[in-house]
Amino acid sequence: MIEQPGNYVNKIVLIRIALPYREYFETSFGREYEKHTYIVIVEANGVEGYAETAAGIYPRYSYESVDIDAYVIDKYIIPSIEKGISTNPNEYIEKVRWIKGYNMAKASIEMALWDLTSKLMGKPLYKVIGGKRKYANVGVSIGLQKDIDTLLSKIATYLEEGYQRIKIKISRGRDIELVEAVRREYPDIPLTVDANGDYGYKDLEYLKKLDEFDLLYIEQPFPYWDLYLHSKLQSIIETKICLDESIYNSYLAREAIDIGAAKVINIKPGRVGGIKESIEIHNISMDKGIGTWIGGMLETGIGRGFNVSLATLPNIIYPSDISASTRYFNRDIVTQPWEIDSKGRMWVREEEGIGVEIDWGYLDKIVIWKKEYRIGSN
Ligand code: OSB
Ligand code: MG
Repeated sequence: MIEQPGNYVNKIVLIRIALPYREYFETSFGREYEKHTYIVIVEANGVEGYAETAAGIYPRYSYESVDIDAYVIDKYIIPSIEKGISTNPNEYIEKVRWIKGYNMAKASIEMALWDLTSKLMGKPLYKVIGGKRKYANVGVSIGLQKDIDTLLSKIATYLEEGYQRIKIKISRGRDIELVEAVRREYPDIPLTVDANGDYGYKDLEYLKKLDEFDLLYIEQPFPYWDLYLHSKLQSIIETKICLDESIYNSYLAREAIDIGAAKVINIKPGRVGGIKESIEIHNISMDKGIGTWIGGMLETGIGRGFNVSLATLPNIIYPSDISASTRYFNRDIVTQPWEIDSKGRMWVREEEGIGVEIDWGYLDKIVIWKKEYRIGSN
């Protein structure tokens, strides 16, 4: 699937940026006002592949953050590959496998290698990975709002724009009343909730109330390290449980499905270590009859290119958390912002790789720092 012998990486560049969100995004773990990430550029034969880290400014979603990831790359990843690597992402994965954890740091380079490899093959990424559609079906993830009226008016706008599914963030103390209000106004829309792990053992009975609202699924009610509690809840409620944070590799996907802790899986390439592991989780889920979708980390237009490509895989049967560039930013860092059509579809690009060009003029304005590594003896 990915062979182009003779291509070796010459250079890896990290460009740390902060990009203001149009409005803050609030989850059970806090509020964020700016997208913090670093862009990765890998270069071979004069061709560049791009990606970004999914980690946020603080280690709230997981133990990774942008600065921790940059440190892991500098101290452990670069020394593992600096003698030389080919552009094959699978070879890279083997070289950094000894490093425990830090999937987002590892994934940021793996993904840039997939963009680069696809470009060297002269194909769009979605074709290289076996995508079956030319578009992603998309839904929108709405953060916690200051009040219910604001939430309802946001939902109205997003439905008008065509989003196929609404996901609302919930947290302990801000849950049933939100879902009730949304269902009163919109009895039939595809609706989900995401708790980002805010609940615990004592909430098991309480969460059964969510069965009244005909949700597509409930996303990550309990902390990421607790598969058992998810299986326990799944055994007492009708609504499907979808796991996000808990599934950070394909082994956990298999186990969560086998013990009945998940009936849906949210796949985020950063969280699981990259494109290869995302495809593995997708395939395992498909074999076991479990539906999947692609999650989002409020990515820039670069990260979105990977999410849209992955969302074309055959077992992505739920709408993915992929929104138009304008939903996140006043100005994206790519020359062609991502858009959705009136049916809530985001079309892949037919250009090579993820099909994204960086808007260098704008990127230069939001750079915090930049670091360049020479790879191999070139
Ligand atoms: O849990 O899915 C999540 C954003 C940051 C961290 C965690 C999550 C999210 C989202 C946003 O829900 C989805 C998007 O990128 O639109
Ligand atoms: Mg989630």
